[in-house]
Amino acid sequence: MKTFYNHLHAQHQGKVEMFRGALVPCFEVPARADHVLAELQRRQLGAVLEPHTFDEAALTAIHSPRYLNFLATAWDQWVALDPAHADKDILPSVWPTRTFRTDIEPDNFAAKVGLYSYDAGTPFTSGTWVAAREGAHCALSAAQAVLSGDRAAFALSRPPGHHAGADFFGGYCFLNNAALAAQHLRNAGMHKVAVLDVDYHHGNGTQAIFYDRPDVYFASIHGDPRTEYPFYLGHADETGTGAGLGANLNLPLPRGTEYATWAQALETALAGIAKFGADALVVSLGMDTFEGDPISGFKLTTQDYLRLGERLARAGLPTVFVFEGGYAVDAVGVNAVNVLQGFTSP
Ligand code: OKP
Ligand code: ZN
Repeated sequence: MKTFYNHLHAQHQGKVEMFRGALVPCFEVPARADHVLAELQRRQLGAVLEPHTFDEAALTAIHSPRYLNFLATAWDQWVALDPAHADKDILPSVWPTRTFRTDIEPDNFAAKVGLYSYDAGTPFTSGTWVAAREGAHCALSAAQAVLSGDRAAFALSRPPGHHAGADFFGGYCFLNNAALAAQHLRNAGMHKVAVLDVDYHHGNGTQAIFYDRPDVYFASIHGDPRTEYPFYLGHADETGTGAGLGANLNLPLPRGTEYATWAQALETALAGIAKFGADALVVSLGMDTFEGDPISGFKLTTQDYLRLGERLARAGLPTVFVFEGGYAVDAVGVNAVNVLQGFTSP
C-alpha cells in the first residue's frame, strides 16, 4: 500500500491549547506522524511518496473560498497587527453563537478567527496553512492512487481533518482531508462513496459537509457526544436531511467500550455501507480509540487494530485511509500500521 506523506506537516506545531481553564501543551504534535512513518518504514509496508499538487478547485470542492482565503492569509494578518505576534500562536476567543450574524466577515482579526472556528483548543501557527494544504494534497493523492487502480492507499496527513467544516476549523483540524478525498473520488466518476470514521471523536465536519447529499454516505463510531467532544453533534438520531436522508449513520458508544462491543458497531456501520452500495470507501483513521489514549475513553488494544484492518479489507472496496487522531504518541505508529497491515496481509 502506498503512503502519501509530506515533511511540511511539522510546520504545524501548536504551542498550547485551552484545556480545563488552563493553557496546556498541545496533544496534537508532529511526533505523531513521525512515529507512524518510522513504523511504516520498519515494516516495509509500501512506498512512501510525496503528494502531488492540486489546484484550488480541489479544495473549493469542499471548502468555501472566503474560508480558504482566511486560512491562507491569517498568519500574515496576525503578525501585521504586532510584530511580537510572530512568537505567539493564534487562539480563538470569541464566537458568533445563536442569534449572531455570520454572513459579514468582520474587519477585526480576533472576530474573523472566531467566525471561522468553534473551539479554543486549535491553535493556528505560522506553518498551519502550509501543513494543512500539504496534508490535504496527501489525501487527494491517496484518492488518486485508488482511482488509478490501487486497492488501497494511505494519507499520512497532519493536522487531522474530520472536525473541519466547509468554513470552520476546530478540534485540531483545518481542512477536511477525508471529505476532500471522498469528493475527489466522486468527481472522477465513482458514483457512491462511503466515509467510515473510526476516530474516537465524532467527525462533525465530515457529517455536516455531506449531510444533505445522497451520493456520500457517512458512518461514524465514536464516544457519545453527551459526554465526549465535540458534544454538539454525533447523536444516533442524525440520519441525514433532504436528499441525504438515510445516508448518515451515527453509532455513539459509552466511555470504557472495549473491542467486542466496538466491533459490533463496526458490523452495523459496514452493513449500512454495503446496503448503500458504495463504490469506494474513505476511512477516517483515528487511533485515539486506543486504551492508552490520554484524551479519549475507549479500550481498544494494539492487537485489535490488526483485526480492524482485516475486517475493513473484507468489505471488499477500494479504500483510502486518512490519518486522523491518536495521542498516545509512543503507540500511535504501531497501532496505525497494524490497521494497514491487517488490511493488506491478514
Ligand atoms: C481531534 B481528533 C482535550 C479536550 C478535547 C479536542 C479534541 C480534538 C480531537 N484537550 N480537545 O478527533 O482526534
Ligand atoms: Zn479524535
